[in-house]
Amino acid sequence: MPAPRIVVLAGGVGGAKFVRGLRQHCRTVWPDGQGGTTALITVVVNTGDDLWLAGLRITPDLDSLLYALAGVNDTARGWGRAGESERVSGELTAYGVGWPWFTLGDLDLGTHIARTALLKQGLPLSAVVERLSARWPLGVRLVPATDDEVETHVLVHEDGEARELHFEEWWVRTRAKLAAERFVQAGAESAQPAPAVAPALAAADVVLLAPSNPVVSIGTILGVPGLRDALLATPAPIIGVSPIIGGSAVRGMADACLKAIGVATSADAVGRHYGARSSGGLLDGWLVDRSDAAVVEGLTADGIPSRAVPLWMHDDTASAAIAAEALALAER
Ligand code: FO1
Repeated sequence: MPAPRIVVLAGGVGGAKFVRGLRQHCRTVWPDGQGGTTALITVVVNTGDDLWLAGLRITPDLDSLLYALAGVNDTARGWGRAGESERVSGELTAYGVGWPWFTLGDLDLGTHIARTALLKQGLPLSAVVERLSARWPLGVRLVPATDDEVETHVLVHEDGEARELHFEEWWVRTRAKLAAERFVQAGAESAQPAPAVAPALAAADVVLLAPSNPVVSIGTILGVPGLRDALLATPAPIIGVSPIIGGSAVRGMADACLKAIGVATSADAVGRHYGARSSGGLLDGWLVDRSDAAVVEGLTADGIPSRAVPLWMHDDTASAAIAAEALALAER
């Protein structure tokens, strides 16, 4: 069978692990002789975490994928560069520039300075991502969900007053401790998907929703006007991977976010939140962890063909096995 063209919708840390596994699986099954995996895999990445800080444009989820696929990421922290230092960050803090609690490492700053310089030259974000990606043989194409600035803000109450925080302030400064009352996508009304998104979805053989945060990663990708329609227009099966295992979010943030939209923290609830494509939702299939096997029958009966497989992404091989299961479910 010829190598399938795959589009993945993904956020940062969970998305990066999943895409590394998918890349490994594709390299195994369809060795590079057939145009290589770059032609195979397009990742549509969440840009809702993006922000201007210290005069630089920061794009956290794109950087998580870039660094993880390049093999230069800090695997312990889950974000930023391996072998990082923080000399410049100390200077910024001394000058009171930026956020003292949001560390911009020296190597990481190299990326932000390069990105900002290219943006200032007039390149759209998609072109900037292409330029930064060209430095390493990533084996996949990274595409921002949109080239427009659409930032996720969180409505909270702090010290008795209503406030709208940038997502990164909510997540990093408050550690999501302030109840998120609502998420808004500032700037969405005048945004559109990046140019490569709709063509990639139209040409796809399979579309995968990575096990990323359903609200502030997958949800914010789908919140870009026109993106959900472009997704649902694809002839390809859309298969999702649950970010929730055994009733708890793999990384703390998901349940704080799901609460804000009134969705329970469970593989069943998130699957139903995405919905069955046959009744207007997104999913042609849904992977849940073995510990959630009990929900498979009900979901399948309700139009979401599901399968229980090991979903812990311990390493690339585990992630590759998950990717293989997702592609197999798409086959069905
Ligand atoms: N996460 C933290 O917990 N602390 C930080 O100081 C921090 C700095 C940072 C700088 C650049 C960047 O791209 C990401 C950074 N992150 C930090 C991670 C960030 O919050 C996450 O990558 C996502 O936005 C949420 O998954």
